[in-house]
Amino acid sequence: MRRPPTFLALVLVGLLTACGGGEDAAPRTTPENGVRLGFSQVGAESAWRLANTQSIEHAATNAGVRLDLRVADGKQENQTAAIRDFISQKVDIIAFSPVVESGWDKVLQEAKDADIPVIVTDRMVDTTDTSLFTTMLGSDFTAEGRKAGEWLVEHYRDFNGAVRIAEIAGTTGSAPANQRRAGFADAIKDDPDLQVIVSRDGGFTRAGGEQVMAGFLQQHPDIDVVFAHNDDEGLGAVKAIEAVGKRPGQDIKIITVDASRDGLTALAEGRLNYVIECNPLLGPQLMELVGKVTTGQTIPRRVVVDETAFDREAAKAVLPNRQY
Ligand code: GYE
Repeated sequence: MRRPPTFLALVLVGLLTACGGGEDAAPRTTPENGVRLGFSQVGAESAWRLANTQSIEHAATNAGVRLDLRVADGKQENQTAAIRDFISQKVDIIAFSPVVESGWDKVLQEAKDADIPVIVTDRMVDTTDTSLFTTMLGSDFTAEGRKAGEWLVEHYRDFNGAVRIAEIAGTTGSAPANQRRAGFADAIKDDPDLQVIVSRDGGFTRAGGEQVMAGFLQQHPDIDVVFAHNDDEGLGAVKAIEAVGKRPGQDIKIITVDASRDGLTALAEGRLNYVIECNPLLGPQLMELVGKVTTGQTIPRRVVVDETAFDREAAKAVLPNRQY
């Protein structure tokens, strides 16, 4: 099991950042009052996102990084404007979690022209020129989708007949929606009984999940399984299923991604069936990368977060210490 970073670890990251402690290159910048980091966040759509924002804020404080945080309300144009503002303010480094994958080349080129390094966190960008960002820190969403599909294949191994799957997808065009869908589809493709009969965008929110699921149930009262791209959508689906007098987790199986406290609680209660972990606590790793990039050290192009998956018993075991 991954452990949360200790206070000591956070202090060490802070010291490293402050001392610039690298063997390699000369410092790129030598800010007197700490590195200035401009961070553009997606929004506040889910428990995952709130935990992610908090983790970044805490880690910045602990590392002595001066954070300018902008929250984009799920709109790409707000993120583009925030990045332009960071450039005009000449921050030392920019990080952002792109709401959708494509459409970033121009603004990233502007950051590059201004000689401001950019770290992509959480969600990947689809750029034609990979020199436009220094590294990508985040989860492997394809692997998460695959874990969901593999559980389903295993769960219905001895079942004969069609299994009707409804997918409540994440934000259209976002990396987690695209890649979770792809990983899931890949994992179930050799089992013709497992059929995705309907898929719709639930916006990664509870209200979105509830609304989409209510619509699905009207059109397809015979759904067997829901694959929701995050816990919030899955918890919204639970409400919609209960509203038509069915039992979530029993009459309709539900798989979700994130493993937030609310998600794991519903899993422990038997209203969700399987939950894939997606870790939002990226703050300490991000500050470590910020420290390294701003002191000219070499960093890997891709940093993947360690993650697991939970069934009911595993959820009960970790819940008392769950941080998000
Ligand atoms: O799964 C969802 C959030 O990008 C990994 O965005 C993130 C996703 C996460 O809204 O809950």
